[in-house]
Amino acid sequence: MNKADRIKQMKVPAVDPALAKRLPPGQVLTERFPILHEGEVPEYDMKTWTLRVFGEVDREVTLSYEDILAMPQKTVTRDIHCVTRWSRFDNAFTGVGFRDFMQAIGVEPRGSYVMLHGDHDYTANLALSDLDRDDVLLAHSFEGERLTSKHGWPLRMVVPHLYFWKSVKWLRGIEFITENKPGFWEQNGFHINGDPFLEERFSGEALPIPEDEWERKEFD
Ligand SMILES: Nc1nc2c(c(=O)[nH]1)N[C@H]1C(S)=C(S)[C@@H](COP(=O)(O)O)O[C@H]1N2
Ligand SMILES: [Mo]
Repeated sequence: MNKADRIKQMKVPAVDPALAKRLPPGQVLTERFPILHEGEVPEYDMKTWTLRVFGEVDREVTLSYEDILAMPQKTVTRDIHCVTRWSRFDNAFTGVGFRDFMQAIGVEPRGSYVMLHGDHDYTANLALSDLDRDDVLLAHSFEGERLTSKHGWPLRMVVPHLYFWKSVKWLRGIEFITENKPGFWEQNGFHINGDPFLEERFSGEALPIPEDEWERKEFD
């Protein structure tokens, strides 16, 4: 074998079959936890912090942080996949399961879509069926510690089966809507749905996201 052939061979990564099943197409595995968001990290007075449930519902509710901590708590360990191409395996988030949350508040949604609202003015749209799953959480903790401010404390959504931009940090509102409409990134060239295994990254023409985009980001 000549040198060129050897180098070509070296460039082909040994693919662990377990990893190939878990890693969606076009993703790169990282062990660090990148921090990605638009704008400033919000600061809160937890005495005045609220989470609003509103829109197409039989009854709107406004919850305090204590209300949320009093709901049944659980830990879910899942892989997460960011559209900028990093994936991270086995992330343990703790909080209130979305289904338990809906049961606790007893609100009947009329719409089958949801617009999540996070500070500052961040939104992400989802089908209610994408939230109505056992592994979707309103999370306050990561790996047994409360979330850092940069990762979304006091409360973030965790929707592990969709690209991570849907996992709204600094969650302040859950708005039920009857017709699906694009949130912040969905209005800015990203896919309305965002399934990483279907590689639903972009809405129209491919946006150029270099493979090393996330390596320039901040990490925790
Ligand atoms: N409120 C808010 N939530 C947000 C964002 C944001 O800009 N604002 N960015 C999203 C994007 S694009 C990603 S990839 C994840 C990143 O979460 P992390 O910083 O904890 O890795 O948060 C999502 N949630
Ligand atoms: Mo992202």
